[in-house]
Formats: sequence, structure tokens, C-alpha cells
Amino acid sequence: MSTRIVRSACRMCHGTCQVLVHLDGDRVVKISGDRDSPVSRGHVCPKGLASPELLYHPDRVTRPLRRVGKRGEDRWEAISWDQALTEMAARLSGIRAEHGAEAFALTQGTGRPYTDLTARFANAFGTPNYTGVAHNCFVPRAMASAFTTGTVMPPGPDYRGEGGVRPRCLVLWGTNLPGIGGAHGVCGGTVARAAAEAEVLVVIDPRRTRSAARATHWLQLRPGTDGALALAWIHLIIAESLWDREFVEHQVHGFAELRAHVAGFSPEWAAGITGLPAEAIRAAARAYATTRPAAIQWGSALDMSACSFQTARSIMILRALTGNLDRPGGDVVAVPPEGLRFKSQFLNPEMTGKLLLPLGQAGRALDSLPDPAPPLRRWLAARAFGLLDAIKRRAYRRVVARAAGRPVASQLRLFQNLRRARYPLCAVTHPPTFWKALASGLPYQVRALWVMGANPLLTAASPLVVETGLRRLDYLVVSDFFLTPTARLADLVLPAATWLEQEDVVNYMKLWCVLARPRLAQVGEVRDDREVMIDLARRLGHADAFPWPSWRAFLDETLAGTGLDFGAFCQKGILRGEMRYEKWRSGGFGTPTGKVEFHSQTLAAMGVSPLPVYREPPSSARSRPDLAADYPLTLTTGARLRGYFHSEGRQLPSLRRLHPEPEAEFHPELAGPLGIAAGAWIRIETPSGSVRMKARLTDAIAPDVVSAPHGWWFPEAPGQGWMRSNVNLLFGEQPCDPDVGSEPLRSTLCRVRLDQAQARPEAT
Ligand SMILES: Nc1nc2c(c(=O)[nH]1)N[C@H]1C(S)=C(S)[C@@H](COP(=O)(O)OP(=O)(O)OC[C@H]3O[C@@H](n4cnc5c(=O)[nH]c(N)nc54)[C@H](O)[C@@H]3O)O[C@H]1N2
Ligand SMILES: Nc1nc2c(c(=O)[nH]1)N[C@H]1C(S)=C(S)[C@@H](COP(=O)(O)OP(=O)(O)OC[C@H]3O[C@@H](n4cnc5c(=O)[nH]c(N)nc54)[C@H](O)[C@@H]3O)O[C@H]1N2
Ligand code: SF4
Ligand SMILES: [Mo]
Repeated sequence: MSTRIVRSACRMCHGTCQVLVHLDGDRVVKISGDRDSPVSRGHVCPKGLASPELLYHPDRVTRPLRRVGKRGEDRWEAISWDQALTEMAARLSGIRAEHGAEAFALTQGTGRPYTDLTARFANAFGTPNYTGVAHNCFVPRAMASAFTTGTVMPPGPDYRGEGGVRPRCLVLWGTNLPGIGGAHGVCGGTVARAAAEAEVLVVIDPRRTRSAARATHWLQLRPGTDGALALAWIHLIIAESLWDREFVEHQVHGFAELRAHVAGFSPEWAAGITGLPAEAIRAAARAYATTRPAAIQWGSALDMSACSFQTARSIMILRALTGNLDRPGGDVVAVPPEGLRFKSQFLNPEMTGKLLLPLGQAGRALDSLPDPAPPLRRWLAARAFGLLDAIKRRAYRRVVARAAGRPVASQLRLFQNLRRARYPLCAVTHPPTFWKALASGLPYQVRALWVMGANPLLTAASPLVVETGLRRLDYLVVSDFFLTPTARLADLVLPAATWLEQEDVVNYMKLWCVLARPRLAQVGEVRDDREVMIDLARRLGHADAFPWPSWRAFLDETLAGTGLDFGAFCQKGILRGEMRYEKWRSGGFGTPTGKVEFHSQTLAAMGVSPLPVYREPPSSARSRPDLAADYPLTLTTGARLRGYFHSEGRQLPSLRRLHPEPEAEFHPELAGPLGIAAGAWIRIETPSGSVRMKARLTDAIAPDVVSAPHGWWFPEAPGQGWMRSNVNLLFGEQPCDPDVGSEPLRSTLCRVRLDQAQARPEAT
């Protein structure tokens, strides 16, 4: 057999690296780093290396499976794709005809290739019940960017330094990118290099990560208190006159209001909340404000709190206040390659097909607030919506073009008003509310759900509510690689293509380039999720919204403006944009005032604080001293493991060897008095539940904090053991961030004890 090496773009995490795929004949035998890649410069992580193990795993679902036993019994028959999609189209049309389009819902996992079309599918079908994990992942930060500087894709560190300088000060705030591989379009290898190069490295993390150990300033704050820290930084920068006067004078709206607002948020105030010494807060803030250029790499620890949006707002403000926005070596917005039509929702909101959703449907989402209008007004509104929809359909392209010209903050306000959104900045159906509605049948019963590449029994908070909800459905379809605990409850399982089996123009969250991903393998009958959505949408009569006969046709359209077809694009491997800095000098900012909005009138009109505030985690010693008596420790969950992507990878041997068991980290000082030795099985308990993990003793964490991984199940166990070590069982119904609806998964009260049964249970 001949061997060859083909360059591609890995997708075992959010997809940040170009890699080399080694083939022996038709068989993928190895993945290696690509030293020539300007994106990843040879970086590759254990997940990327394990790709062939995923591709050829004997447990993969390789044909559509229809349930034959009772729900959850794990008895299936293989059927053809045509049978599967004919049946699915019939079931979904039937439900739409009988119960309305809103009785069908679609949920997805984190950003993956399918994200290109999922929202569009839901909107074209006519359901407002499109949901996922957005509230806890990236969207709080994207919203902060949209409302502060006018771009949904937030600015980020100028790692490439095309202006001749890279960040001299780098802040890693709630992220461990150098340790985990990659996230949200950023390669961990790139961040590691920038951190090593920076003269000042600030790390804000309750755990002493490797980066924290080598940082100039490590702020080991109490989990969930980043919002207070950020406000204190703003306070200090203003109090000590360290802000960029010229930038603020010409490019900022609301500085005076902000100045008055933060007067009370001194480092001493924040010290009392964060547990950090006031002097340490001062020193780090001064270092950040006085070392230019400076940039902040932020991470998802900021998203999973009851104060996520406001904290991200404060950080957006810091970037502008210090004059680092879009300046060489600062926090920049990249320029995309010329001629390309972006398909990522974050870069091209038109892809979501939001305007395809009939106007009257928006307010029927499971999380919409009740309509306060009297019945006659509601009837009239429905008629008016009908008329407007007819006009909209006719003039679709013009309506889209006009809408796209308006500031994104104004678009969001209009849409969220129409939705009567309970959480004004949660642009999807609020996930916890969604799962509760599925389980309770209130305000109405959802009949069918498509779970597109997600494992909510492991990754959503309140897994028992999720389970009840899934069991109540008439029809559950799950697209996945494996029969996960979630997929086992399905009526139909659709086998998905891995990245090696896809072809793609990869632009997930990387504005500055797109990468080529040629199809290099095919196992069984697996199909690309997007091809399946196009196929199904057309069967359902939505060829207008999905005019492409195939996925390849879609890709060719994406590339049309570049003069390349997909084959030629693959030869090139990457297309890059040409960086320009200080773009605000010509165009201002895409906000309603055209400036960076420290104060936002749009937010005020949506019932959100127009200036950033701090909120205490709802379950903490400060907010719930009554609980703290029994649950004295602070639990943070989900710090990423290098070898796993969320609940994935437990069945891949090379990854399981890296992390064979779920391990919770805590301090020896805490373990000693509890009689817990390293490696002992323990129980972590909250008022909502109890899970089993192994003790990993380390002084890298404060003595009153526990850090536990999420996503643990045991594919090898008879019942898959999804209740054994599933950290999300520790979260019951909890107050969410009132703005964007995120959940405080990074800070909740808990306690720990030795588990009496020290053996590993084999079945659950
Ligand atoms: N306690 C706690 N919970 C958390 C977090 C935390 O930090 N703490 N983090 C949250 C965050 S930020 C996120 S984003 C979510 C992630 O939540 P999920 O996205 O649900 O996480 P995964 O475990 O990756 O589940 C995805 C499933 O999709 C399958 N899959 C992977 N790729 C594809 C594909 O291309 N197509 C299809 N059809 N299937 C695919 C996988 O096999 C897997 O079973 O978890 C959240 N949950
Ligand atoms: N290997 C791997 N890579 C991944 C993923 C994965 O599951 N595995 N998931 C992907 C996804 S969907 C996401 S969202 C990203 C997330 O990746 P990152 O943005 O890097 O975030 P995390 O690793 O979740 O958490 C980063 C750090 O936050 C710290 N932390 C915990 N609580 C707090 C807190 O309250 N405040 C602060 N400041 N820090 C805190 C943790 O100790 C951890 O070191 O990673 C993506 N990449
Ligand atoms: S960091 Fe992500 S993209 Fe890079 S090799 Fe690892 S899994 Fe693949
Ligand atoms: Mo995420």
C-alpha cells in the first residue's frame, strides 16, 4: 500500500490546528503536527493524535439506528438513510401539523461544524425552540462585545503581531488555553508562546496552572468573583489616571458615568469579595495598564457564572480604557480573507436564517414571557405579523441586507423584544428553562427533539431534569458518533461523520483565515451533519432556505468570491486576510453611538444595567451563610482536561490512559482532617446531589476550594455509569445570570467526605 501525507484541519476540539494526516492506502494511520502552518506551527495535542482511534472505533454508530425495544433499552435495528430521513420528515411534519412548529425543538452542543446550519434549520422549520449550551459558553462574552464595541466576534490578543509588535503584557483571565490544547478558534500553542514571550504575564485563576506558576502576577481569586476584580481594575486605572486619554476622549461614550459608577469599587472592596490582597489587585492592574501593548485572553470560566455578561462587559471596557483596542499588539479584530462568504453564525449572522422564522413564532418559545396584551390586541398583532411575514418572504434578500446594516445591539433588542425573552441577552431558548419545560410539559408539551451532537445528560446542569424531559418526548433523534447515555434514549440515531470524513472550509471563530479540510476517510454510512440537514430540510419543503443540492455546492458558493473551487482551495490549504489596525479611525464602532459604549442606552432599554455591576454567586458563603455551615467549601467544575473534550474520549484508549478516572483536586490541608489520602474515592456533596470521584491532593488550589471535572461517564460499564461521577448532578435549580441566563457552574458551595466503598463499582 502506498503511504501519503495530506494537510488538513483537526476538529477534535474547537478546531484550531492544521495537522498532517498520514494515510496508508485508504486508511488513516497517524496524525502529526504541521510545522509549516501559520495557525498552529506544529502544535498538536493528545486529542488530535487520537483521531484515528475515534475514526475506527468498533463502537461507532455507522448506520442509522431505529429503536426497537423500550426507550433506553438499547435495542436497535439498522435502517437506510432514506428510510431514516423519510420517517423523520414524516414525523416532524405530522407534529408540526398537529401541534404547531414549536412542538419541535433542536438542541446542539458546543460550536462544531454542524453549527453552520442548525439555527437555520430550526428557523426554516418555524420553531423558536432552538437551544444548546450558548448561555454558558462564549455567548456572554460575544454579547458583551456586541453591546460594547459592536462586533459579535470579540477582539482578542494580537498573537500574530502583523503590526510589528506582539502583546508585551498578556492577561490569561479564566482560561487555561496553554494547558488544554485549544478553544474558540485560538490554538493553545500560540497562547503558550505569547505567554512565554510577554514581559508581564497576569494569570487570574483559582488553580495554579502551569502558566500561573510562571506568571509575573497570579491572582488566585475565590471562584466566581471575577466581576468584582474587573471593576476594581477599572476603578484603579481611573483613580491613578492610567487610562488612555486620547482614545477615551474621542472614541468612548459614557466615560463620566462610568467614572462616577466605579468610585466605590476600590481594591479594598474587591479584596473583601475575591479573597485577594488589595495590594496584589493593585499591582496586577498597574502592570496591565502601564505595559503597552497589553492584551487579555479570556476564557469560559467567565461565562459560567451568575454575573457573566457584566464581567465580560467590564473586561471589554478595560480593553478600551487602556487604549489597547485594535492597536498592534493589543486586543484586535482580525480582517477576514477577501471574497469569502463566511458561514459561521458568529461571523455572518445571516446564516442563522433568523428572518426565516415567522414573526408570530418568536414569542412562542418555551422561555418567552407571557404576552401581557389583551386578547384583541394579540389577535390584531397576529394578523399584522402574518402580513409582514408575507412581505418579508417576498423581499427576503432586501430585508436581510437592511437588517445587516443596523448596529447589532439594535438588531438584538428588536429580536429579543419580539421574543419577549425572559433573559434579555440569551439569544437561544434559555437552556435550563428549556429542559424544565420538557420535563414538566409547561407551558406546553414539546413532542419532538433533535439533539445534534450533544450529550446533555452529562453536559447540561440538572441531568435528572434532562432525563425526565427526554423520556417524555414522542420522538427523539440524536446525531452522534456513539450510543452515548443521551443517544441511548433516542428513537432514531443518526451516525455523524468525524472531521476526517468531512470536507470543509473551516472558519469557526477564526476571522483572519480559513482552513481546508479535505475528506480523507469514510467509515460505514456516516454522513456530514450538514448534508443531513440540507437533505431533511428539502424533504420538509424548505428548499427555499436550503437551496444547495449538496454540501459541496454550499462550499463552492462560500468560496465563489475567492476565485477558487474546493479542490483548488484544498491545494492552498489556507486563505488569509490582510490585517489592518485601528479600523475605528475610519469607521468608528458598530454601536448605536458609533463609539465604545461604556454606558449603553440599548442595554438600559432592555432592562439590563447600562454600566457593569458585580453579582455574588448565588450559592456562596457570602450569599448563603446558612448553607455554608453545612457546605463550607467552594466547588468549581469543568476546568478542561487536556485529553478529553467534555464528555468525549472516554472510550479512546490513548486518552483514557491519560485520565483513567475522574479526579477532583483539593488541598492536603483539607484532606488530612477528613482522613482522605491521595487516590482515595471520595464523595462531593451539595444540597442537590452527590458524586463519586478520586482524590487528587495538590497545593495548587486554595484549602477551601475543590475543582472537579465534568462530563464523566463509563462507556465500558453496563449502564454506562452516567450517574456515578457526573458533576452536574450537584447542580439543582439555581438562579441564573439575569441578563444572559448563564449558570454558576464555576462557584457553588459543597462538602467532601471519604466514600465508604473504596472499590470502583463496575455497574450503575
Ligand atoms: N459542570 C460543568 N458543565 C459543563 C461545563 C463546565 O465547565 N462545567 N462546560 C459547558 C460547556 S462550556 C460546554 S460547551 C458544554 C459542552 O457540551 P456538549 O457539546 O454536549 O459536550 P460533549 O461531551 O462534547 O458532547 C457532544 C456529543 O457530540 C458528539 N459529537 C462530537 N462531534 C460531533 C459532530 O461533529 N457531529 C455530531 N453529530 N456529534 C458530534 C460527541 O460524540 C458527544 O457525544 O458543556 C457544558 N457543561
Ligand atoms: N481539552 C479540552 N479543550 C477544550 C474543551 C475541553 O473539554 N477539553 N472544551 C472547549 C470548550 S467548549 C470551552 S468553553 C473551552 C474552555 O476553555 P477555557 O476557556 O480555557 O476554560 P476552562 O478550561 O474551562 O477553565 C479555565 C480555567 O478557569 C479556572 N477557573 C475555574 N473557576 C474560575 C473562576 O471562577 N474564575 C477564574 N478566573 N478562573 C476560574 C480553572 O481553574 C481553569 O484553569 O475549552 C474548549 N477546549
Ligand atoms: S488543540 Fe484541538 S485542533 Fe489542535 S490538535 Fe488538539 S484537538 Fe486538534
Ligand atoms: Mo464551551
